[in-house]
Amino acid sequence: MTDPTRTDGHDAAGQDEVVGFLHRADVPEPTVRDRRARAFAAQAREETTRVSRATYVQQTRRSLLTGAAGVAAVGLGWGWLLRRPEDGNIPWPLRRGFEWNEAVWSTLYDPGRLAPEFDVSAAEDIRVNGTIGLDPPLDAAAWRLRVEGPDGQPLDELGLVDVLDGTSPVRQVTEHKCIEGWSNVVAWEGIRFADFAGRYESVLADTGYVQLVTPDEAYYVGLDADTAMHPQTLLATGLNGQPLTSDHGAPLRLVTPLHYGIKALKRIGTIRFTNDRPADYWAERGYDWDSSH
Ligand SMILES: Nc1nc2c(c(=O)[nH]1)N[C@H]1C(S)=C(S)[C@@H](COP(=O)(O)O)O[C@H]1N2
Ligand SMILES: [Mo]
Repeated sequence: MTDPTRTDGHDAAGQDEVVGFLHRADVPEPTVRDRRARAFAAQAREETTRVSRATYVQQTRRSLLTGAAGVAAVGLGWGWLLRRPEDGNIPWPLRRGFEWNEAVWSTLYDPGRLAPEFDVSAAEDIRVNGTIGLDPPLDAAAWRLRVEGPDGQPLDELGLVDVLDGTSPVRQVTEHKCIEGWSNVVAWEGIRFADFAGRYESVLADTGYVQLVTPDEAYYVGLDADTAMHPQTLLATGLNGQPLTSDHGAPLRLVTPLHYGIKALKRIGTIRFTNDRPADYWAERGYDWDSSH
C-alpha cells in the first residue's frame, strides 16, 4: 500500500505499513471506540498549542487556570463544570487537574532539561538488551494496548492504528544510555506520549503518575507526570528507519532519553494512570526509582 504523505522514503511493501515516520504492524483495523473522546483530545491539543510562550509567561496563575478550564470545557461542557462545588474558588475538577496541567504546561513551555538531539546520520545500531516480558515473540494481530484509570478501571483497548490515530509522527535522534555503561545514538520514530495522553485529559486531571507494563505484567516501569509529559518522551513504533522488531519492543515501546534504558519499556501492554507512585521493576531491585542521568 502506498501512502503519498510518507516522508521517510521507506518501502511500505510487505508486513508493515509506514505512515510518515510511523511504523504500524499490519493488524486488522479496529473499530473506533470513542470518537467523541478523540475529537476532544484533538481540540484540547489545538487549544493548548494555540497559546504562545509570551502569552503563557504573561498569564497569572489564576488566568492559567481559566485557560485550563477552556481546554477542559471542550470535553466536559461548561454546564457540568460550573455546577461542580467550588474549593478555594476553583471548581474542583480544575483544582484536581492542576498538577497534571502544570506538568503539561511546564513541559510545553519550559521543558527544563532536554536531552541532546543528533542528526539522523549519527544513528547507530543498537544491541538487544533485556528480554523480560518479551516471551514468546509478539503476536501482532492479537496485540492491544490497554489503558487504565487510577482505580484500575479500563478506559480503552486499542489496536496500533487507533493508538497512532490523529497524532503527529516524530523522529527523534537521541542517545540511549544503559545503566550497564554502554550507550548508542539511535533514531526513534513514534509519537509524543503527551499527544497520546491528551485524549485522556479528564483522567489525567486526577492522577500524577503513569505505569507502563508488558502484556504479561513481567516488566513494569513508573514515571511521574513531568517525565511522561516531557516533549522527548515517546511511544515509539520504529528504530533507525525500520519498524521495531519483537526483541526491540514491537509494536510499541517507551523512549525517555533523560532516563536510563531500564525505563524504556519494550512491548507496552498496559498504560495505567495512577494517583500514587507505581511499582517499578528495577526500583524494586535497588535502582533509583527516577533513574535519570
Ligand atoms: N520489556 C522489557 N523492556 C525493557 C527491558 C526488558 O528487560 N524488558 N530492558 C530495558 C533495558 S535495561 C534497556 S538498556 C533497553 C534496551 O533496549 P534495546 O533492546 O532496544 O536495545 O530496554 C529496556 N526495556
Ligand atoms: Mo539497560
